[in-house]
Amino acid sequence: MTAAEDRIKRWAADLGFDDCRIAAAAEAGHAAEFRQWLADGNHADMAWMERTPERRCDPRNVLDGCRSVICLALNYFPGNSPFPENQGSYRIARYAWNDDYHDLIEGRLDELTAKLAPLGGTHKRYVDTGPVLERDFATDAGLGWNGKSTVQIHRRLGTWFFLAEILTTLDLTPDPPFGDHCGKCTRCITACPTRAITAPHRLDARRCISYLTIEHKGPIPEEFREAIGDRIYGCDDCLDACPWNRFAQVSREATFHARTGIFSHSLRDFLSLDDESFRRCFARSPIKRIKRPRFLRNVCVALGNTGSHADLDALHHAAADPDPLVSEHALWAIHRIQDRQSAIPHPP
Ligand code: B12
Ligand code: SF4
Ligand code: SF4
Repeated sequence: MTAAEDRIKRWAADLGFDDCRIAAAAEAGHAAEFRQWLADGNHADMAWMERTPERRCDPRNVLDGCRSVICLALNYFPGNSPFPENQGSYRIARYAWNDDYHDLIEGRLDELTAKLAPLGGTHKRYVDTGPVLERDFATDAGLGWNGKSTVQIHRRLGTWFFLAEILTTLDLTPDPPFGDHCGKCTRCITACPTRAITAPHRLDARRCISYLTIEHKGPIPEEFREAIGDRIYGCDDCLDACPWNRFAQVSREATFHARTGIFSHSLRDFLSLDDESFRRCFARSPIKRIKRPRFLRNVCVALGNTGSHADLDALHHAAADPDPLVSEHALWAIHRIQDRQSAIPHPP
């Protein structure tokens, strides 16, 4: 490692990143698989994924003269659910238990980019929303490897970390890849409630609960509603199943630990949120991004799967909601609960 790479890695560690490694700017190792994935419609209605594949697959098409990709990892593991034993009634993916990660990481990327100034060059930083196949470059850099679940795994952090990167015209020495360490394991594939991992390293977003409860804007297809169970935002099943998570340590960032109140509601409480109280309840949270109708849609599905007679008043109220996304899912939940109740045998 030369002085420049050494300094960059030290700065990244000082800023709180859990790992930093470097990939050469070249076509992504699995660009062909990505194009096939798009051609097969696996991106569902995330049309933005297919807009500029040539940019997503090659950082040189994003930043003129790009030579290197500085890949960064930040641990967000908040530990286990603080939900009191025997009282669990809904699940939220761990990454959304507190503040949105984009703001925190963008701030740190800006600081790291500023530190690069004495080295010269031009730089562009991204976290999540940029046109970069983040996991492919992290794999090339040896940060970790893409598991069969498609989630990137780090030997120390397991799966619970965010990725970010700085594209730069600096000619840095790349780090060697770490290799694939899934072996014969297939636990994530078996654990997936909707069989969304259709083959190792291949995910069909149309079937994925994370997609259906977060990115998907319309009604949730009926065939997946039951399998969604009590999940109201995202899904962690393929991550929970991964044996590499036995090494996971709770994140040093308090901003990712479960915020007070995230699990203190009952599902039917959420149905009384109007736009204003929804925004207040989820201020600075990633959940705010999906807005009230999509969130209430998810809550209705979970109530349809887990609710009881006691939830029917709140659901009838939601069935009169002016937004058809809410009213249709509330009606579905009412029917599901009524069907369940009528299936309970009456005492003789
Ligand atoms: C679109 C998207 C989604 C979609 C689609 C997910 C998917 N698997 O493609 C949905 C909404 C479903 C989703 C869900 C989640 N996401 Co998301 N998502 C993204 C986003 C914006 C793009 C991903 C992408 O390009 N997908 C296209 C596919 C084809 O690419 P890929 O999955 O990386 O797959 C590559 C490899 O599998 C490889 N490959 C193909 N065949 C083969 C064969 C072999 C042998 C090998 C080795 C490799 C290989 O080729 C593919 C192309 O490079 C990224 C951010 C980014 N800009 O990259 C975040 C990102 C991937 N998501 C992230 C997170 C946290 C999640 C969730 C965990 C959230 C949750 N708990 O609900 C779930 C995990 C679900 C899962 N199993 O992937 C993190 C993942 C961090 C990590 N450690 O991996 C990212 C990197 C955001 C970030 N900056 O931190 N996500
Ligand atoms: S996030 Fe959930 S639904 Fe999506 S692939 Fe993983 S286990 Fe399956
Ligand atoms: S559960 Fe097993 S197969 Fe899936 S990503 Fe983890 S190690 Fe790989």
